Amino acid sequence: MNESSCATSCRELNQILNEEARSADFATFGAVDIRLANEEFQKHVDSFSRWLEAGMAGSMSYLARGKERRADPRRVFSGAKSVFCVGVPYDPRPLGAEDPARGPRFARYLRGRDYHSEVADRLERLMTAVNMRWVESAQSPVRAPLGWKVCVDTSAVLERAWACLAGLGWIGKNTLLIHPKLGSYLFLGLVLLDHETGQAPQIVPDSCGHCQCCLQACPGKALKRGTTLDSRLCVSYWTLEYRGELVTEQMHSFGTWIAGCDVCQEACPFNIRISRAAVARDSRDLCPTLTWEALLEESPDEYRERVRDCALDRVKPEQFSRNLAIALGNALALDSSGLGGRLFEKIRTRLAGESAGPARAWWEKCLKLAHSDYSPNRKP
Ligand code: B12
Ligand code: SF4
Ligand code: SF4
Repeated sequence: MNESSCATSCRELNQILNEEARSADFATFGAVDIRLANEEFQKHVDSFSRWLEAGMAGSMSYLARGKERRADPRRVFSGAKSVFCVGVPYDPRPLGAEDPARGPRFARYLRGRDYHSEVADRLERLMTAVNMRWVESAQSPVRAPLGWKVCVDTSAVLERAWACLAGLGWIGKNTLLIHPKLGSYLFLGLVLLDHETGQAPQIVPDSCGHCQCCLQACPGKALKRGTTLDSRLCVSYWTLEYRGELVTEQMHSFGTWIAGCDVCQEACPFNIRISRAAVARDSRDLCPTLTWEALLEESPDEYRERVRDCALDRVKPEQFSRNLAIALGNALALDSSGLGGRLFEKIRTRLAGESAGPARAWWEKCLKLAHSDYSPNRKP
């Protein structure tokens, strides 16, 4: 193929991608060629390497294991020439208690069906439609079908870096990709494609300016200057990724978050503006908000059943029990409304059924805290 017919086919592919993504209702999307992004992407790779060397990945050793692949998407999908990125907004309403000091809280992204499969399925459908048009619209009699690989969080790809280079937004001081109009309550999804699109990196200007709201609000002080997050101080990391026993005093920073944490997004002015209208996805609650009482009574099997098909499914029952005990302990320590008295019997029953494991010490602590509030004659 000569240079001009190559440019024409790149333009054509880019147009098909855009038209199909629009008709498939993706809220934001964009493409970038790996070759043209090389120099800019290298800055992201360097930043990622420095982050790993500083130990900020904590126990997430899979990040270091996949370092080479993250530095070059062609190692994830050989023949990859471009990256098509989408942002899928999720429901920005809080998931959990209205009063964050008292009730259990969950990160918003956990609402509804597991986004990994939901976004990946949508991207596969999109690419099937794109490919059909691509093959059918060929001027010459035969055109090879496109090859692609869909990545949603589970492949060794630097998703934020590519979404940023494809022009979806900038990386905020909370380290999240922020779209100027849609904010950061977005899932990212990528398609590695074996054909160029002719798109050079499009840089969306960093609009954080002098704002420091996320840094100030972060309960674990995990956000550092220079768009850096130290996972070892992040509530989201401890509650979702870390499986062992939690022993440090830092657990007070959990507040009442049981899984994930949205504080650095709640603080962001770019999220305050987003409306419910921005939410296109099905936000049925497969993982409904529960009260302390209901969570205390839930058995491991009931938990497994409740979170089936949800992203929370990755948090195993022992880990959930540990997180629940820490969050409840934090709520009891601050409470002055008799919460401990109301929950004492339920905590005692829970502790009795708890085998030696990461949660037991925390349940003992909850019982002690609740005890001071407990009166055996009170009615539940
Ligand atoms: C590991 C991981 C985590 C870890 C570490 C987070 C972190 N900041 O690195 C933990 C468990 C803490 C985490 C938490 C959350 N995560 Co997470 N996580 C990931 C995962 C799997 C890898 C991220 C990674 O590689 N981190 C290492 C760091 C160094 O890389 P990076 O953040 O991508 O940063 C790159 C660039 O931003 C660049 N960079 C940063 N600053 C600058 C500045 C300049 C000038 C340049 C050139 C480059 C640059 O350097 C890095 C290398 O490219 C991605 C999915 C994926 N495969 O990418 C999801 C992902 C980042 N997570 C996501 C979400 C939703 C969350 C939570 C909001 C969940 C929650 N509510 O609890 C929190 C948010 C915490 C936060 N403030 O980041 C979304 C983010 C969507 C978005 N809008 O950005 C992703 C993309 C998953 C997805 N497909 O939607 N996560
Ligand atoms: S997720 Fe929570 S703990 Fe982690 S950086 Fe954001 S505000 Fe801090
Ligand atoms: S809170 Fe402020 S500094 Fe943090 S990401 Fe949002 S705009 Fe940027």
